[in-house]
Amino acid sequence: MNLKQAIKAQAELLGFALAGFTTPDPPPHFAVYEAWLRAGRHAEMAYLAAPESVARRADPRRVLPECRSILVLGMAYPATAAPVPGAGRVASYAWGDDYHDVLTERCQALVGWIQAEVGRLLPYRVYADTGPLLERDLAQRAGLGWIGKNTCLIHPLLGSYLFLAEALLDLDLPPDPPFSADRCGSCTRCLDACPTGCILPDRTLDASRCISYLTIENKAAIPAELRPRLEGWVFGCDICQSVCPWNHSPSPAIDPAFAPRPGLPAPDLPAELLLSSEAFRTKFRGSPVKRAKRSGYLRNVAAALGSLPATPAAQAALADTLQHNQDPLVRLHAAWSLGQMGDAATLQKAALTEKDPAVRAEIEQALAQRSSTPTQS
Ligand code: B12
Ligand code: SF4
Ligand code: SF4
Repeated sequence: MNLKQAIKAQAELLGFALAGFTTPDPPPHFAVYEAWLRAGRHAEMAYLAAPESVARRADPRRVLPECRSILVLGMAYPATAAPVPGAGRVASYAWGDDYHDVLTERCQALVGWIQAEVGRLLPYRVYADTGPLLERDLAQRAGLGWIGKNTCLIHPLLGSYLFLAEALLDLDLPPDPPFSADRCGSCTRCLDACPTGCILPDRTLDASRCISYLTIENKAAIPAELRPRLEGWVFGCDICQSVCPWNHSPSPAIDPAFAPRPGLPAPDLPAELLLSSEAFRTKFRGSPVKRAKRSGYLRNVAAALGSLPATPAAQAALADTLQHNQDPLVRLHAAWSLGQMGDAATLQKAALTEKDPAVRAEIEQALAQRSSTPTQS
């Protein structure tokens, strides 16, 4: 076994389903990234457009000048679950432990093994969604799969429920051939299924309309016109992957670190809405969900309730939130959802005491929409 084969075998032992090598040359579709930024598709993710971060994405040698090979790794995570009527939905990548931690640790272990194997300390960098690299582009060039119309890297046997990680190494290893085929063909299932129509024709997406962005990265209110399209998602979204025919073969082996935590994948939304700060911290310690912080998560839960059919438990939890939650962002979304449920009495009561101007405006709008909606007899 040569060194390259031995590294791949060790990667497999560490739980990586895929491993491929590429050069540190500029990624082939950097121009696609630049055009995406120019069009403002990155929304409020300013870190993606910072000049130094863009320059590094354009040239991995700016990340590590000694880099001579990039090892790109893929680790499988669970396929999403079918929706449970009335319950919320959490994207399957976030059911278990935080993949940034899991993959970084395994990658470090792999580099430790490589150093022992070559008998010297190597200059290196490891990243798992933690650094300025165009990870999908590098993965395609390392032969791991193709970029689907849903923008995800897809492997012909393992599908797209894959995390990516990289090790930049001061080692001269022959690159693997790129995955040059496009297996999407004439399929358009992901484009047809995306609830917000945010997938663009050039295999990129408009993040400002993507439910994944709106429920994870976005710190502000979810745009009112997109709230009805949440379909119960409270953290991330899996729709464009769940409809993909390449995700319909049997699931590969999944690391136990990514098994669903209690209460996931279909959280009981009225109960979630009443999570205290302490309960949120305990429940999502070491989980990707903590990225939204309690404020963002409860905002999502409040809005998602209005995207689902009304129930007495939902209405009661929303009413309690509108009266008592300290965070105006959460109250605003609770007011919107109560409007969707036609609960004028609760909104009118809240209007008597609500001090925040944005929440007051949301309450007034919900009441106005209700009075202008013709009642059915
Ligand atoms: C910003 C970001 C997001 C944003 C924007 C996503 C997007 N599609 O642009 C938001 C918050 C919406 C998001 C959502 C998700 N994300 Co995200 N995200 C990232 C991040 C940090 C940067 C992506 C980026 O630069 N986007 C800008 C666009 C222009 O770049 P790109 O999508 O990488 O596309 C490149 C190539 O596809 C290529 N390309 C374009 N056209 C063509 C055509 C051909 C023929 C070829 C070959 C290539 C090609 O050009 C682009 C530039 O190189 C990466 C980590 C990283 N550093 O790369 C993770 C990453 C892409 N995300 C990941 C995941 C898991 C998700 C979610 C599934 C989570 C969820 N369930 O909610 C969703 C998937 C939504 C989707 N359909 O993309 C994984 C994807 C793994 C995979 N199998 O593809 C990554 C790689 C993180 C990781 N290390 O595992 N994400
Ligand atoms: S993650 Fe959801 S909202 Fe975003 S592109 Fe895919 S289907 Fe559309
Ligand atoms: S759903 Fe169809 S078009 Fe979309 S990524 Fe999968 S194969 Fe490609």
